Amino acid sequence: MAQRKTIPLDEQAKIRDLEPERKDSAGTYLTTDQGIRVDDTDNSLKVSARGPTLLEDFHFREKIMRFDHERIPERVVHARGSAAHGYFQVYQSLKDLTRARFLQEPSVKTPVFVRFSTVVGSRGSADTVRDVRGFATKFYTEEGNFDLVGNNIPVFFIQDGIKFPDVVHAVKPEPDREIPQASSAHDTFWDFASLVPETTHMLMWILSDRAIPRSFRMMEGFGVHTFRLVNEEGRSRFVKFHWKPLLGVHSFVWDEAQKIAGKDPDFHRRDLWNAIEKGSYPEYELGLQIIEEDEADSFDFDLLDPTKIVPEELVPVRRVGKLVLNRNPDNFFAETEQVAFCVQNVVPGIDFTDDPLMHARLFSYLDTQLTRLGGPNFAQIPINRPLARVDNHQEDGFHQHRVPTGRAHYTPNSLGGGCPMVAGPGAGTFTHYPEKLAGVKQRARSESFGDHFTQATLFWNSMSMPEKEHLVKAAVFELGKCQSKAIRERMVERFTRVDVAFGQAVATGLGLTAPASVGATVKKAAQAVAQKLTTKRTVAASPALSMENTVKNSIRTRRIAILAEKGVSLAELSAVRNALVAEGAEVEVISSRLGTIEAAEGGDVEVDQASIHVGSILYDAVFVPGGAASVEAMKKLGDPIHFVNEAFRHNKPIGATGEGVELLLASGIKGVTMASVQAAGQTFHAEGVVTVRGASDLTVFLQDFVKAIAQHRHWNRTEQEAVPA
Ligand code: HDE
Repeated sequence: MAQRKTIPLDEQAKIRDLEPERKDSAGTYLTTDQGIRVDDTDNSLKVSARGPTLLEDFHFREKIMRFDHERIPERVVHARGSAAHGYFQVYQSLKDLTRARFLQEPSVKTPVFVRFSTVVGSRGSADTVRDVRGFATKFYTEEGNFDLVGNNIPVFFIQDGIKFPDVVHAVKPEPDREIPQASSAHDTFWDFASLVPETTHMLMWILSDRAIPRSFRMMEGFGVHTFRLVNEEGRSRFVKFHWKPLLGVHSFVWDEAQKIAGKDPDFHRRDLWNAIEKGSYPEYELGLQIIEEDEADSFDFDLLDPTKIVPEELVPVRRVGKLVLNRNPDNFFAETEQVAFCVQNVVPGIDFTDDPLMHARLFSYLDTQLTRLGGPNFAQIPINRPLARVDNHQEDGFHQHRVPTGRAHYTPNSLGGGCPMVAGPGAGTFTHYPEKLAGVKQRARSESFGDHFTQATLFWNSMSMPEKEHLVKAAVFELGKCQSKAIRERMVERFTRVDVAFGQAVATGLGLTAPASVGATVKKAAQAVAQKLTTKRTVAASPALSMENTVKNSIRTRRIAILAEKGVSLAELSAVRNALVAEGAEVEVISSRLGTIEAAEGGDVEVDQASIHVGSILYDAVFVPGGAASVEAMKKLGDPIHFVNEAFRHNKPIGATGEGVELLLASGIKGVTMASVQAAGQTFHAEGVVTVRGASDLTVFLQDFVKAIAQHRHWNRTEQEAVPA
């Protein structure tokens, strides 16, 4: 049987494929959908200038009809999203692990389209809500499309897909009042969660800072389920897929995330778009955790249970290739909205397992797209169509774009020369992994799925102190929004089972009394599970789960605000701005008005943003240059003082030089023993506040300030809560 012909794949292959579909209206004249040139599109056809409109006006009717039908149903989950084109390249051939060709040829750049999303909110909801983020990748490989439809959290709320409608109904706005939008902080979600113990591990993640990522570019991705890799010899191994962002994993603080939702609800979408436009291409490495078949039973959890991770300390993540996002879509609807990811889209060499969550997904995606995209031909939509050749007798239906020729539209046929023929084994076909199965048909949950607490506790134990504090605060916030005291109490009991200190801290925050320790029945159940698993591999803590241990070596693409008014020190402003830009940061000068401001030394400084449009929440760090008049003016204004206070409260790096230090002294950030900043000529650096007064050489200041920004946030600030912001 003939091998599959290789198609010339490169980074641009999908972009070229879309080229005939791109429509540029430059130099054209307005026509109807039938190509008739239009003489007037501003006035409908009437009987006299003030008379009734005529039905005969086909341009008017067509224009309105097309407008009336512009919307398609939004995704039932993951409705709000943003996407980008790019490519994936494997570092070394993974031939030993998989037959998938795109994982075997390091010289090939496989085109990809990636869509990031929130889960709960509708299409117009804010980006920065507390939620899981979707991370879906379509690889247009030479063997057909592979869709890795993942999330930024490695586990899920439920173990069996049959409960998916329940968890989604519970978290979506409540059905009678349609409140709240894009939030899990309400009774129905926590009612469900409190009645379903298998949610516990995922609840820990959703309450953690992972659920409020700073950027799509700074979050991890996970395939969640255990998949299989199958090599040419037919040998299968289990695999967990990971995406590791090269910029590290960083988050907002909750107060900031909520405020951004008002000030710039498109924050993540804008961040992704701007980074790509500026050439700061988001990059992620594909990581694999490979588990040999005979190792599958060696863990203290079931590999098929999607509420469990495989700790990286037990099975290291091997980084095998890189994903680069380097082009924004041309059209949001045509690409980002119409893209259809399907868990069932796999290529030879990648296969499924018996994870019962995965099996529901294998049905759901294809099914939902049938109505969302208006019929069975959605794979022909340009963004969805594979680069690999498609030949079959699946035909007709709404929106068929192909024009099949010939009479033989069935298999077998002789009239069409037997084509398209079924290729035999070894000819690039997908052959399902011949897994041996036997059993009694039943509605049941495996006993090996029974431990809902060990990994929730592992997650808690792996967090740094600030991360634990954020988790407690998030739990208090979410449950505090529930009207039902019974729900709060049930959740406090649950959290106490995860960790007594955690449960008690949440109880204190809610004004409840926590059970002193876990009840006898609970202990017994945990012991029973533990006994079964005595010989199993496990860890007490997983440092890889803490964002404290992420990459903190760069300030690339961090947004830094410079506060200035008339009379600013141009020398200080320019020196710092140039140094930060040279490190890859984005720097904006903020002043009370747009236009230019006159510097102390003469000359004008261009203002990038007026304070009315922005706020500290839209930046990662703030710098206040000297210049007596500038600082005196700012001390009298509410906005710069608030800017500094709020940045401090949100743990952001703050820098000041010369008289700029006076603004910090005038602000509310007294917690950083401000007396020490007054020593002339010395750089002072504490808890991410970096200052220098009266130094002509800013070298040390700049080194310290850059280091402070690379840290992202400074969690150990004292008296932070006392700052008015
Ligand atoms: Fe999804 N999910 N999901 N999901 N999911 C959808 O498909 C579903 C799950 C994920 O950017 C829907 O086309 C079921 C886990 C992403 O277009 C729908 C179950 C993970 C996206 C659907 C899950 C995901 C979706 C809605 C439980 C991480 C957005 C619209 C069995 C591994 C893709 C659509 C995009 C979208 C079903 C659970 C990721 C309804 C039944 C676990 C990233 O088919």
